[in-house]
Amino acid sequence: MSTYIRVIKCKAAIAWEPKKPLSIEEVEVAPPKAHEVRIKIVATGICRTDEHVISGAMTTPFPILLGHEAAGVVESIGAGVTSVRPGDKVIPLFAPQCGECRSCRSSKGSLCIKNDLAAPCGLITDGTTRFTCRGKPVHHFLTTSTFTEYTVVDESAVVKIDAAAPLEKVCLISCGFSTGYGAAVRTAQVEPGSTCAVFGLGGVGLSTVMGCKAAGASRIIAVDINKDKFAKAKMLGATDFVNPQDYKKPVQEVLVEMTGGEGVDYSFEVIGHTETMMAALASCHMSCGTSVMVGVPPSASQITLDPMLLFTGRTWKGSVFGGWKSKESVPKLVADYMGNNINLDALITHTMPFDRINEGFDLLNQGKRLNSLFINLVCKYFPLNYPPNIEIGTYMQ
Ligand code: COD
Ligand code: ZN
Repeated sequence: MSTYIRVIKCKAAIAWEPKKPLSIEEVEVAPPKAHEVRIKIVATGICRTDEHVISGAMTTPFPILLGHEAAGVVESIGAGVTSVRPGDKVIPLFAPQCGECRSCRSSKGSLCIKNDLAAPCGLITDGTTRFTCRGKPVHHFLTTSTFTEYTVVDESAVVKIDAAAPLEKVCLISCGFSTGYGAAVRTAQVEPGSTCAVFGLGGVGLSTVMGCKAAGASRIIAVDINKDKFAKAKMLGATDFVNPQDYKKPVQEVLVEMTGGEGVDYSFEVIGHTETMMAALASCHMSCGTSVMVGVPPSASQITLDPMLLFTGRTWKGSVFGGWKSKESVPKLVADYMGNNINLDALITHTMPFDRINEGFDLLNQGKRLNSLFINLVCKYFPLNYPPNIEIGTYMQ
């Protein structure tokens, strides 16, 4: 049985075309169809990937309703939805878990076939959209679209969480935190006593540092060209700090020397550059080292590889959403936060109202520019507080 069906008119930030600020507009959000869920978004973060769409670095159809790192409350459900009910606190999942595809059935893979990451089409499962603005259809983003007061997602792309969870914090579990933390505890499966190196100390890299620490690594080498990032990395568990620009030799040689000529057990590239991906690979032990790629390189970039780097036994892995199976893992990560086992607060640098979302992007870009001048300004997260005017259950049959 579905809940009451009506179109909702609400506020949303629309990207009409690349390289332009988002436009706050009234949108119409259609009711959820069968196996879909309509969510009142309460808090959302701005992730670098949203910015990649605006800058044109990531190709998607336009107009599009961006945002994918959020938390909210179920407003209504379509027929056949069984895992959530109106009033439930939920997290939307940019990496869905349908439970049926080969990735979902495998104990190794995690990138569900229902993802819209690899070649974004911006449509919901039946090939249409639930958003209309100024009479035009607007595309969905990464099966979520959270820069709006209401969104519609497939049931595979949403999960119920603890009713007591503070949504303006746990929204980070929806992308950045889980991506970085899971790269260490799930994709790499860092072991107690091991030595790790984390390249890049943005919000995602700091989450990787937290993951290495939680997994019991005895040494965590933090690598960044911005030395102002080291204080927070230290607070979260990093033990050694390397600014590659302090050395004449390549950073991989520095790390190999620091580890008695052996290389680290686990290295993580959390920047998204091909050169640092190669440096991270070469930094890990030649036969038993594992290197994990967390950052996404610019579209169409290529890597030329000395095959000996892998022939000797190194393992090179990629990690999307930290390798988590999202539906089963996100509620557990929320429980970890509620139990004070993970620190999301350290990742939040700004909180602002939804209407100022373009200022959030300005801060993100300003931080990026300043970072390139080696001045620390921001981590990337800006949870945005929406007006708390939710009318839960009003529309239930
Ligand atoms: N050597 C060392 N450090 C460097 C270098 C370098 N050559 N260049 C930059 N850095 C440092 C910067 O000083 C900065 O501190 C850090 O690297 C990067 O931090 P941010 O804040 O720019 O980045 P994050 O942490 O917000 O995100 C980084 C990612 C690479 C993870 C992100 O951009 C990305 O690619 N995300 C996609 C991953 C994914 O799963 N996407 C799906 C949905 S998001
Ligand atoms: Zn993201």
